[in-house]
Amino acid sequence: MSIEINEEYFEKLALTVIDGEEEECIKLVNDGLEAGVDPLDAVEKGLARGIDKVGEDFGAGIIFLPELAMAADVMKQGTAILDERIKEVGSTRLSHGKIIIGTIKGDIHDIGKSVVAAVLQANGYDVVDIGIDIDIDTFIDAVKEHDADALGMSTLLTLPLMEMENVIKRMQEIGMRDKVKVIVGGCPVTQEFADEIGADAVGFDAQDAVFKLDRLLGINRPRKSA
Ligand code: B1M
Repeated sequence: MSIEINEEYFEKLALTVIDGEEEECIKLVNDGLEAGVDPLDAVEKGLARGIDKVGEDFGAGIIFLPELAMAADVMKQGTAILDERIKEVGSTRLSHGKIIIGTIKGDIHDIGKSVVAAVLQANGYDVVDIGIDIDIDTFIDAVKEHDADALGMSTLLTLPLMEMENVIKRMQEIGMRDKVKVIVGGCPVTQEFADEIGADAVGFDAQDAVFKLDRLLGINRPRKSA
């Protein structure tokens, strides 16, 4: 029997992350896809809501790293399936440009960055995801190797934030900065910070990253009204 995609479905999805129920999460994700759920909705309205609650409890000292890690594993399993489905949408389109994306040195959070990569790909970008804990040279080498139009840097941690500025400084030193757009994102990244370090834009979520990158690269596409 097909399930219904409604508020209750998204709540159940969030609960699988909170309770660390991996099998149930995968089942609900697959059942949802079969019933026609928008995969980005399943991430944002379902799984992300669950991990946000877990993050709050971790921040408040109610739960500890093992519980956080368990919830993150469930979230990762679910998003891996959904990311693949999101990417399929863009696989047959002409490329709007090439972007290198990675999480900066000192930070191993990869779920949000991978969602952003998938949504950019679904929207016609050629995305090279170079992973997590990426140092300056690896970012720079990847831009050169792929002759990229843009570089995307992500972090969820406050401590290594200045690594973003260090990458931009190195791009300036080697004469790369004017040729490559830079977009930054992740929860501690504000517009003010992006301006301060000389980034071209900040993406506040995956759709916003598409919007900002389109603007930077001069891509015009019809937009859904709010
Ligand atoms: Co960590 N963690 N974590 N964690 N973790 C946070 C970020 C934290 C806020 C939790 C808390 O204390 N409340 C806190 C950071 C505090 C701070 O620095 N201000 C924290 C901490 C402290 C840590 C450790 C240091 C804990 C420890 O070891 N004591 C450690 C870090 C180690 C390291 O990196 N060196 C750590 C580890 C982990 C896990 C491994 C257990 C796991 C990550 C698993 C993984 O990624 N494979 C984890 C998780 C899951 C979280 C929370 C709970 C959830 C992150 C997530 O996946 N969100 C997080 C709290 C929170 O954010 N609520 C937390 C879902 C995802 C879809 O959203 O990543 O925000 P998000 O991405 C969004 C936007 O931010 C934006 O679009 C995405 C999609 O909408 N976006 C971009 C992101 N990047 C973008 C780039 C762009 C554009 C938009 O352009 C390029």
